[in-house]
Amino acid sequence: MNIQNYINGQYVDPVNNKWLDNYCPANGEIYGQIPDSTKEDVEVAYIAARTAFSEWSNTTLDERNRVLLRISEDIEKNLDRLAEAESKDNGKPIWLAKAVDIPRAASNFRFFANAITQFASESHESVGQNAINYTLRQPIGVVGCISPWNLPLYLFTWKIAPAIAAGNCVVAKPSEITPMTAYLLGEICTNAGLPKGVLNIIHGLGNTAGQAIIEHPDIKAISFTGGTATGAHIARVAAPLFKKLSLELGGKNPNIIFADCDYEDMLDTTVRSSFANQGQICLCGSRIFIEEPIYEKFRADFVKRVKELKIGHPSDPGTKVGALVSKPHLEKVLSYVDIAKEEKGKILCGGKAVSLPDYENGYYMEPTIIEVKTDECRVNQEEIFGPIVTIMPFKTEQEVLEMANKVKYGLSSTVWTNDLKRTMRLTKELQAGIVWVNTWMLRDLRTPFGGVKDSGVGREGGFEALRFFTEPKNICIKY
Ligand code: TXE
Repeated sequence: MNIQNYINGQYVDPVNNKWLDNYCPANGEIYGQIPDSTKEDVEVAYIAARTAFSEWSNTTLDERNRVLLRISEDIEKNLDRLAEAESKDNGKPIWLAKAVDIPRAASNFRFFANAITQFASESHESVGQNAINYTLRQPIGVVGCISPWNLPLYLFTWKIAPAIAAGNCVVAKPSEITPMTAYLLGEICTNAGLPKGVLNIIHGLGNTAGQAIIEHPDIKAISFTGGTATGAHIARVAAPLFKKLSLELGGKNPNIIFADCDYEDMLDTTVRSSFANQGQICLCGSRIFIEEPIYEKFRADFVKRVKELKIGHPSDPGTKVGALVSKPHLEKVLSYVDIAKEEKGKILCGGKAVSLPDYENGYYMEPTIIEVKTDECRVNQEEIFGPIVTIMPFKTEQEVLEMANKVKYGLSSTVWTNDLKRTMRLTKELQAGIVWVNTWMLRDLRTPFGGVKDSGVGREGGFEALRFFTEPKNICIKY
């Protein structure tokens, strides 16, 4: 199946008529083509967005709310079709796409449809100076949204929904590895009555189509989620052009387990936080630290539970671990098993690629647990972004805090304990944008989302996203 760019409310071929292959991770076959777009396509998309801006930025909030709610409803109506497309493109179990990815994409539109009606700005009375200041929060104009392959429609809409709710027009690019649901979103937006040009979707490679978006002089804000190296590159390109940037990058998140935790709840959640979506979530807890008194028990129970996880075709409802997103990514993840062995890590389970009967060319891998002797080894420091976690014991709170913080990333952390004082101490000291206590991946869309250190700059979510996608202007009136 061939997919096309979505520009000015129309599906169109790329200007150069060049195409890229799209692979199905479950069987390794090419099943379609996507535009290999270039600067020319981005320019056409930019002009459509710029043309639509004056009208869209002046639509009433009531009207924007209605349009975004209709998009949300249409995503829900297309749940099965979108979930199938997401699963086929990404390799994730179809039940997961149905339960999480697509419903969340609908929630993103619903949430920001409503959030914009509650968004307010500040005013400051300059007492004794007979003046009043107020802040106008105006849409920026044309903004760029660039998203990755791990949660394709979920993250694509997480950026687009607040951008258009705030009155901007968008040039967006999904990952070239998972373009399908973004393609289908175009039709949904047209049917929901989103005016043409408000959202333009360009498909293609990062270093051509993506690059054209980030270096476009008149696309004044970029919201990006993806790898840390790409984020650093975008920051270098955007800085001299004075663009506003929101970068959501990688993570290497600690999962810290104390002996006083609710053990069964912790165990269930830890299996999920380690291997959900084949471990390809930036929030996965890939470094597991366990307090010494329960280390042996945890190790035995965790290995047993992980060995039971069914690796299978994404469309099989019993599948817990589907296919990894691409062959190069599978190879990268597997290379860390060799690195672990060189570093004298002990592979407690998994570690190998899997050849599924009938799908021998799919990108499957066993969920893998590596016992490490030191937190400083590469498997414990570098983002693997696949079904590999490390485990190691710790003795004291201070020791585990130091290990947790001793990585270049700072996206999320999880702490399992019932000790309130310890919770208060650790949640303050952990270097992360999100700390979960006795849970994981519980999301409230009003909260600020993002990371510290090499995990990014800026926050999205709730009003933070609406602040990002608007430019504040101070008006001072003397009377
Ligand atoms: O991401 P890229 P990749 C991590 C994970 C993974 C690594 C690389 O460790 O192994 O990043 O993954 C677009 N200008 N995460 O290579 O390249 C690209 O087309 C503009 C963590 O797939 O960062 C895609 O749309 N855009 C992460 C998007 O950037 C460019 C999720 C992300 O791709 C560009 C994914 C350029 N020069 C990977 N180059 C998370 N935090 O969730 C690429 N892109």
